[in-house]
Amino acid sequence: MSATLYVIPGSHPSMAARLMLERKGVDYKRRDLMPVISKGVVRAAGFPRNTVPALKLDGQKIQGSVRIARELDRLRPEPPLLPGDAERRSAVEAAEAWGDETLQSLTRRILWNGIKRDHSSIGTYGEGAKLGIPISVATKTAAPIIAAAVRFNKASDDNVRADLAALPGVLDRIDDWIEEGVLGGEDVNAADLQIGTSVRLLMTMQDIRPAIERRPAGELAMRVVPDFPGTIAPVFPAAWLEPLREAEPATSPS
Ligand SMILES: N[C@@H](CCC(=O)N[C@@H](CS)C(=O)NCC(=O)O)C(=O)O
Repeated sequence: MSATLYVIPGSHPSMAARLMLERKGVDYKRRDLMPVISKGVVRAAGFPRNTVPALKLDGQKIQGSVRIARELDRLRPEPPLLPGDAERRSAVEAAEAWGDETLQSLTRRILWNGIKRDHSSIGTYGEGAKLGIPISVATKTAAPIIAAAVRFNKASDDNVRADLAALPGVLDRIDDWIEEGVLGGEDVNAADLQIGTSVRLLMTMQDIRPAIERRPAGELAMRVVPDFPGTIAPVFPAAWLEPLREAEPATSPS
């Protein structure tokens, strides 16, 4: 199989696609792209839409983390990314769809609002990436990219304050799926990869990590992606974080 995966460093669905290829044992070339600029590169490479992850596999163009998961399962069934049992499979697909449509966007909004507050953080997500220019140069010239990404992703202050308030409920939902065995089983499934990569990216933000790391969702994320490059120092107003602090699990059992 000849495979080239187009990614943005720090992109959670890109990380999910990388992990899918690794899990399937498919060797691939990785093309690291700068955010925003990626849109033109991906279109120029012949993909119908402008997002990453985008995969060229033996000449076939597959775009989107869910489609990549399905196509890899079709072409290389072992190890499967979906359970064989129909009922379990549809539960995993529902969790995966929520991860793709809801959790990914919430994560992107919080991330870009955090990067807007500390431009220097953008370079930390490029650790280990080959962008064609030194990370230090990319970081110094990133202001227009950050402004565009905040706009494209609707990462306004109002939206992100609401996202942070909604986060405890989002994490409860993931914890429930883990309890029910939809997520976090012995064999990593497509929804574990879809959701675990978003949660892990949220954990790179120092304001947010304490609200996640001692939850089952945090343990799942660390298991799925032990190392996710990047960090954002505390940047959000304390009032925005109150709902998270109130929902943090106690340090020791009472
Ligand atoms: N739900 C899609 C969304 C992909 C998506 O929106 N990717 C973002 C990166 S996380 C992107 O390509 N953004 C373009 C940009 O940042 O310029 C998937 O899972 O593939």
